[in-house]
Amino acid sequence: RSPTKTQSAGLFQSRTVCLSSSLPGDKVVRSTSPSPLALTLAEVERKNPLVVRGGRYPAAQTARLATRTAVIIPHRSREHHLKFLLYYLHPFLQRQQLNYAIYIIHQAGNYTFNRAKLMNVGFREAMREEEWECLFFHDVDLIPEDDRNTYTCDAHPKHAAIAMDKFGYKLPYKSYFGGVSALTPRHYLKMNGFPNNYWGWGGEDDDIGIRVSLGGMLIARPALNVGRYKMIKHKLDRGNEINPRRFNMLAKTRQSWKQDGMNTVQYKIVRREHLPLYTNITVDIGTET
Ligand code: UDH
Ligand code: NGS
Repeated sequence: RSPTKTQSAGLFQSRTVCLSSSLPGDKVVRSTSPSPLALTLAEVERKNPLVVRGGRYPAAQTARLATRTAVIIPHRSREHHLKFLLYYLHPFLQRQQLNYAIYIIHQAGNYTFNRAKLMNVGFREAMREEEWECLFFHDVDLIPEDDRNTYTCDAHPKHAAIAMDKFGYKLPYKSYFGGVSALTPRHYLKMNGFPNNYWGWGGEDDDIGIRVSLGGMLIARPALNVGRYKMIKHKLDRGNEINPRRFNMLAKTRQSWKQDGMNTVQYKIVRREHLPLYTNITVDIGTET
């Protein structure tokens, strides 16, 4: 067995999975994974008694020595995926002994989805609350499979989701930067954050990858047997139709990145809720201009 696989290995396949901790040599515990239909947020809450309001851990007074990581999740109409991610992510982050908080950045209204702009909102709003050392930008449908995939930052922006099950556990292409990535505030500001103008599906992650190098940085990656994720299967969402302009936009990133990003992001916060398992920030990000 691999001593470091997390319980996500058996997700959606069978109700019985192997749970094992991150420490080699620990005993494997057999347990029951959640039935996809029966899992409730109350159950996730019950299993994570040490998580405090806003989806934070540990409580502030014991937090001095741990790395401070904020997980930023762009979201709309994926409550079912969110429940599963929280079920796996909270214990995963606690096993890594991080001082963390989970932020859900929820796009208000029905206008076309904009993943990268929501990340910019998440960055600014999370940094307003605390001086996070590392920010993980995380799709809601990706479950990390290996505890050695530490949610801390590297010297360069890190692309963490390098081996997804849907791509046969390898990169789909060399410059792929999608799914899950980790940047320090310094990295983020050096590349002027993420683009605000990719409405709909596709290309924004490639733009972010290009910005990393335009900002004078490299892409760090975990080992292929560590950066493993299971994706919860789904179809393209309504309101996130394929963006036909994405290739033209990508051809212009070199000219546009300094004029569009963290220095130009505009939005209105609709609601900020410190819920038991996460901080929910509902935001009006406007429409394409
Ligand atoms: N997201 C939402 N709601 C939406 C759309 C996207 O929450 O309506 C978030 C969510 O965190 C998701 C992320 O944005 O994980 C990325 O969107 P996605 O899951 O649709 O992107 P992905 O590339 O989807 O994983 C692939 C769908 C098939 C696309 C086919 C095009 N060839
Ligand atoms: C590329 C997209 C990326 C996307 C990746 C994986 O083609 O945004 O596929 O897509 N780039 C462009 O369209 C320019 S996936 O297989 O996950 O649907 O992340």
